[in-house]
Amino acid sequence: MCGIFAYTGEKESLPILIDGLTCLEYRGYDSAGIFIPHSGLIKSVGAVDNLKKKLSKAMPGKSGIAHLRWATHGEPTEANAHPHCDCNKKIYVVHNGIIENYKELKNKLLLEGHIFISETDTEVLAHLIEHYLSIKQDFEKAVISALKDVRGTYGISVSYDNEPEKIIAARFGAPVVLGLGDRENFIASDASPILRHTKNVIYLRDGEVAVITPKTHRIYNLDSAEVTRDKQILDWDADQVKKDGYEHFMLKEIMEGPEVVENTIRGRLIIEEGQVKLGGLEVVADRLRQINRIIIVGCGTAYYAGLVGEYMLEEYAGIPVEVEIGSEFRYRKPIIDKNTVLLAISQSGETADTLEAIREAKRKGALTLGIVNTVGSTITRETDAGVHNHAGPEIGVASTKAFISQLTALALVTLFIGRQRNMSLSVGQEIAKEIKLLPKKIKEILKSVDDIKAIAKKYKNSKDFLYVGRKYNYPIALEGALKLKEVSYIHAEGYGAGEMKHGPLAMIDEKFPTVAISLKDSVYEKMLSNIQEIRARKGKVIIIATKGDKTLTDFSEDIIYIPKTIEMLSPILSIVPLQLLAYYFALGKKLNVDRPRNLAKSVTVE
Ligand code: UD2
Ligand code: GLU
Ligand code: MG
Repeated sequence: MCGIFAYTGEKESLPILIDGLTCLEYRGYDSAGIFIPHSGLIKSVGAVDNLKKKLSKAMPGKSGIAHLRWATHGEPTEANAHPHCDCNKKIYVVHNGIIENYKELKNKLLLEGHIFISETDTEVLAHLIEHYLSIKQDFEKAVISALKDVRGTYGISVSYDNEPEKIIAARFGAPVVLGLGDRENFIASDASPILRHTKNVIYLRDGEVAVITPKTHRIYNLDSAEVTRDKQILDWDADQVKKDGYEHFMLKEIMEGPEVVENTIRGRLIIEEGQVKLGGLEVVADRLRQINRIIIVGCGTAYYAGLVGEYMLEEYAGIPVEVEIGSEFRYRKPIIDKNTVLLAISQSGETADTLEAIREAKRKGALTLGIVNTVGSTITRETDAGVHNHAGPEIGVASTKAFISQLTALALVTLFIGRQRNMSLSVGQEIAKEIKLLPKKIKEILKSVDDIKAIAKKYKNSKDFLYVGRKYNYPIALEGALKLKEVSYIHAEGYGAGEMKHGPLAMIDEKFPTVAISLKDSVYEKMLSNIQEIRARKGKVIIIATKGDKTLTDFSEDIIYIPKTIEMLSPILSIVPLQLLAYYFALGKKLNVDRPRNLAKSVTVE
């Protein structure tokens, strides 16, 4: 993620730009920067506060562009902070995304004599625009020509010292919103910083370029043809801004799934090498080669993520793994030595029981690692190293997007450790390739919202549910049941499907439905037998199935299909419909989905 904000109007731009960045702060904290035509540039490493502290001189001007960086290319230094400029210091660019062919473009520009001062991919855009201006194209044409040369993803804003009133924005794969005010216009990565100024917005689409001045806005496609787009009026209050128009954070956060996976893997996957770049683990890479055991600790949803991690790491990294809940681990006498890794999973990074487990493991000499979403949290600080999820803030008490990003991070860690050991290049490449495809596949699942809603309605009077799955989807049965309990207060139990006949089958009758995760994987046939056993007791079954699987239509009319991926990654897809199902059950009961009774977001007490 990263944050872009731009302004052109009749007011002094500096306070407006600072305020905009503050609103977007959650999107990036590597560096912040602002450019105001004729006044110049200011940049600082770290979050917006550092930039504010650095402001000493006045920066007058009525337009400007601002950026918060989440570095992909080049360290989080001041030189790499945006905005980036051309050789003549006339063109300034802020960018969210990755220019994939930047090396090739940079080499060409270097041969032409351009001088680069950063290691970023973004800087090529400034010099490319400079190049097209030098061959007599006007500002707008030069930006469009530059964009036609690049491959990759971008949300950009460009400011030109010679045309201070004008700002050009463009989008391909990274969000850009225009805000249309009264003699002032805005550009931002999301609507939150715009809404305090105007409720009239236009969401740019991929391949669109917008040109704004204080009183005008025009939109073009990359063929320079003008596009007519109606503005949207957002009637949101401050809280809804953060909900992006969704009724609840939980739904918003489920819907963010594709973006969340994108952000967790951003800049980390090296597909051709079947590898991952995990900056956080590099420092302990040598120690990781020595370890012979991993203990994963987490609470609630994070614990279930750990169970999936166990299967991933044992299958692909060949290391024995145990998973334990924090509150148990800390009070028994765990056997730990210096060849043990304790891997703590926590969204907030503040979970008390997990934290105590880390402290205990450290006392015994173990290497401690974290998978944590909140940068700067206690667990981040106290672990020796780790991986941040970079999923953005999670507000809904019942964890959804954080779970998906925890699973994604675990897949990355599995690649990292696996490739240090016996995992072959081709297996590494296959996993990396499949990870990359996940966002698109989640997007596809999210389209079946209406089917899921209908199922929730159909079963709304059921008082109990059983969730079953096997292997990688056994923990997903547990997590699916937990979601339902948390938000809808309906009794649900998760089981490994093979356990049915050892007890739970006794509960099944026509009033006790089962949710079965039955994908086309190595345990498919076994799952089919388990479903038959349930049906033989008149139990109704809601099935999560692989797209294209026709067999299951004989077993149930309530089937939710998800796309195929490799078995180890299937939980990242199969959990999505279960999260939605829980949400719609709770909605049907008119419950406060985001704030379930008796629960709190981060549990900092024992
Ligand atoms: C870092 C930057 C990221 C971006 C990226 C570019 C931060 C926080 N992250 O991400 O913004 O610039 O580089 O390549 O600035 N850590 C722990 N325990 C945990 C989680 C993390 O000790 O539970 C440590 C980790 O070992 C590392 C640091 O925190 O030293 C940052 O972790 P990360 O996952 O954000 O690291 P990386 O390189 O992906
Ligand atoms: N790829 C650019 C960089 O590394 C932009 C990253 C961002 O989206 O903040 O600077
Ligand atoms: Mg240049």
